[in-house]
Amino acid sequence: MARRDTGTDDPRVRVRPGKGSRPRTKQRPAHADAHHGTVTRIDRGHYRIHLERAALTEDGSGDITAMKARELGRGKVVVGDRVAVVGDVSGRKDTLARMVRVEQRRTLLRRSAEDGDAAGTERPVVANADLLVIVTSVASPEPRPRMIDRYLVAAYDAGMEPLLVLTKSDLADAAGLLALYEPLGVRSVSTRLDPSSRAEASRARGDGVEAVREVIGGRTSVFVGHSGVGKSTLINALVPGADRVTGHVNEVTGRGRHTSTNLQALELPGGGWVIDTPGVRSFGVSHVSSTDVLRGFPDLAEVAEDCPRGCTHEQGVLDCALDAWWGAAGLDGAERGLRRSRVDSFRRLLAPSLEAEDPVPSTHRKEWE
Ligand SMILES: Nc1nc2c(ncn2[C@@H]2O[C@H](COP(=O)(O)OP(=O)(O)O)[C@@H](O)[C@H]2O)c(=O)[nH]1
Ligand SMILES: [Mg+2]
Ligand SMILES: [Zn+2]
Repeated sequence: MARRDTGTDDPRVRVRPGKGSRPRTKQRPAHADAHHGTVTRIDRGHYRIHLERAALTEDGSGDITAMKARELGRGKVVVGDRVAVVGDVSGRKDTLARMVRVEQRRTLLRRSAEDGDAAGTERPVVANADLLVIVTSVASPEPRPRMIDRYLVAAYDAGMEPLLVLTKSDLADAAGLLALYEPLGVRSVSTRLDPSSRAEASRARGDGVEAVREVIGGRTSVFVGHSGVGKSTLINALVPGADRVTGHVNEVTGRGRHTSTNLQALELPGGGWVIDTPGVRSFGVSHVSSTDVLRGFPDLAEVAEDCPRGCTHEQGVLDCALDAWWGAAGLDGAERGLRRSRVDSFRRLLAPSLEAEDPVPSTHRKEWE
């Protein structure tokens, strides 16, 4: 490294300024006059943005549409990103502002592609969200603990807090699932909404809605879970006028889902945002390192403290404490089964190649790209 201090007072020795302090004449001015907002929806290169100062728009809603300025490069902008925009921010029909900057992300939910050419590629999904609301129905469709585990891993990796919402508790008992996840420190709520009621008010009063509202109020939450578990129904109960399309959808074609096919941030009355997601059948976490995967399994993390140094915890490695744990003498059958399924679930996430159980139909995959 060149030393810039010549150690002399001789005026003939010129100390040139370092690169960092050279005036950046080539760079554009930093758009000091830009306005700030949050991306709420993305539709084929058009970014819907909610401005911090809603009064800037003609109708006072704060909602405008923008395009990415070329200077932003190819980096992906996602829902939840805080951005700076210049140009026409009137929000009038057919006007487009220019997005010139993306602020540093506080949290980032990511998923990785699991099949096809892009397998293993990591994709940003939502930025700056606080909560990952993992929605699982207790019946119809059947709950899948492995899916929950995967979402927990994704939440911790993203820097988000998980909230488990067990829907359709009118159809089956939620106690079993609650007993599985509550000891892990995962906050959970069970809900039952009356899907037959067309009246928004009566759905909004369904059991558990208030409890969910209490947790998500004032924060930004991403609702994830299989198609059909009741995400949109719940969001409609939480956000009056959200008007998310609900009901049976064709798993293969994804038809009949219109507004549900895109990620969209909706403002909560009283503050906060909820982001509905299309019902993906899988949510890859192969981008998460094994240490970070373990954070999604706090019960196992404790056990793994007894592993030999550098243990990968994979199936078949020598002396992994996880094997001793589920194989311990004196366990009754149920307890052993439970421990074994926890270890299996964890190991599946370590070895994504074994995860073919839930391929994402290509029509669904597109919605997330
Ligand atoms: N029995 C019962 N059905 C529900 C409940 N919540 C939602 N549903 C129904 O489940 C189906 C799927 O709901 P939807 O909100 O579209 O699920 P999404 O795909 O996760 O957005 C719809 O027919 C809803 O009416 C509930 O609490 N109990
Ligand atoms: Mg939906
Ligand atoms: Zn181990």
